[in-house]
Amino acid sequence: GMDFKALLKRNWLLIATVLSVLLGIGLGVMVREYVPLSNLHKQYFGFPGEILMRMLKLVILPLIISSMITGVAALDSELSGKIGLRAIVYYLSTTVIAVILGIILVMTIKPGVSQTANHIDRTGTTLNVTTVDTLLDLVRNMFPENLVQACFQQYKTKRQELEPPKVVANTTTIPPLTTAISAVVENITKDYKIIGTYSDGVNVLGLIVFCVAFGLVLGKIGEKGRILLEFFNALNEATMKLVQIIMCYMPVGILFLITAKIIEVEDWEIFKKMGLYMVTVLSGLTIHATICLPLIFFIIVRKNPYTFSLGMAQALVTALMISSSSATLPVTFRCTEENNRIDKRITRFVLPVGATINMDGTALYEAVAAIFIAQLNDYSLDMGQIVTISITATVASIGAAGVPNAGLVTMVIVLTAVGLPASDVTLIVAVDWLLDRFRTMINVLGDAYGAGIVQKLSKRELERMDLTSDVDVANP
Ligand code: DAS
Repeated sequence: GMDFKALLKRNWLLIATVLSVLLGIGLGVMVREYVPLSNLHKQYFGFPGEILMRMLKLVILPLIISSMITGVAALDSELSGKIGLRAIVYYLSTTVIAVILGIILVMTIKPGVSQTANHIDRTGTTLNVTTVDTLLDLVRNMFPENLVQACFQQYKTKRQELEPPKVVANTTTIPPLTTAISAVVENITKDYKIIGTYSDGVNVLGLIVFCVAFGLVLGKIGEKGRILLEFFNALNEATMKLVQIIMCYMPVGILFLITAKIIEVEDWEIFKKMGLYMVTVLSGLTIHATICLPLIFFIIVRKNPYTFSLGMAQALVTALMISSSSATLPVTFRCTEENNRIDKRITRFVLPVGATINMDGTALYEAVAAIFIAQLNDYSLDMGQIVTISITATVASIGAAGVPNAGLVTMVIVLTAVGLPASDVTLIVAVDWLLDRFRTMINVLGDAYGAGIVQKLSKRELERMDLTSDVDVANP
């Protein structure tokens, strides 16, 4: 019937996306080998992908606002409190599990012990970010002083306003690789603004807090509130329709995204040098995604977690290709609601929050990277410092925005907390574009499992609501 057709259509898109990844890799390798390209031509290759990114980012704002407001308004305030609390408990505990897993792996594999930091070129930055700064900024951002500004303002930390970060090269000799790296560091310093959950100039966290409050009071002003609520419901549905259209373009965009990336990467040798470190991060992410999260899901939900993961496939490939939880959010919504049949009252409420603060992959990566850097420096860590790393890695993952390379920037918090030079993020910059993709994929998977688990935990309350209220705002 209808359902089967829809299912086929969804799988067709997934197959097309996976094929386009493979095609993109093939095309990238071929062009790299046989066609000498000027920078201008490289830009042309990246263009279709750029358009995809722009379209995905474009729908984030209406999507977050409409889904948060209608999501909260569809529940009563007591229930949204409960659901919020359940989500937060899930986010924190899975993030801590990821961190511990990362620490165990990096301490057993010891990827940094055979090499030393002295053999690796580095440049320096002076970034003074502390855990307290990050936490304060996080809370500050929850309360934007201007709602309109929150939608586009560039982010600055309080401290950055007081003392703008400066880039200082502290190496005497500057080999070619270092120049490339210092360019990246300069970029990081510029992107320093993304600490504090700003995504591409949108203060997502601030908007979320506002929309939660707004949705709550909207349910309390009676008939008048209903009109606005209907408006936001329509906005949400229309935006999701747009997402559906954008997804049809996705295979094309992704093909060229990956082609352009392969053409652009300059240094493949670095992967050999950093091999063991990458293996450590990737195996941690794999274990978390295939064992830890599924196990928790199975214990609570009692359903096949791998079927659930499979339902998320389109979102996972998207995350892998664009390294941004925020920009993947539209696809995450579609997969959780359409394939995994999670209640819209849950997804609308917990997915935007999850994309912003729940990052298991990033937390795991930060812990591994910090200890890897300690190993490179021959710097032994005591138990207290390891605990500090777990706490700061958790904070850093919460504080990181859902945009590419955000985790690399918040690394600085972890490093400085245990007395390692912040400038040592440069040691891992070169391979971050690849690791970023995989950790973003795990971040998205964690958000999706979270929605499934919170739905199960709230099942009784949701059912009771269905019985008592005749009008279902989220599913009209
Ligand atoms: N790429 C990020 C994300 O969107 C976070 C990170 O850089 O770790 O999830």
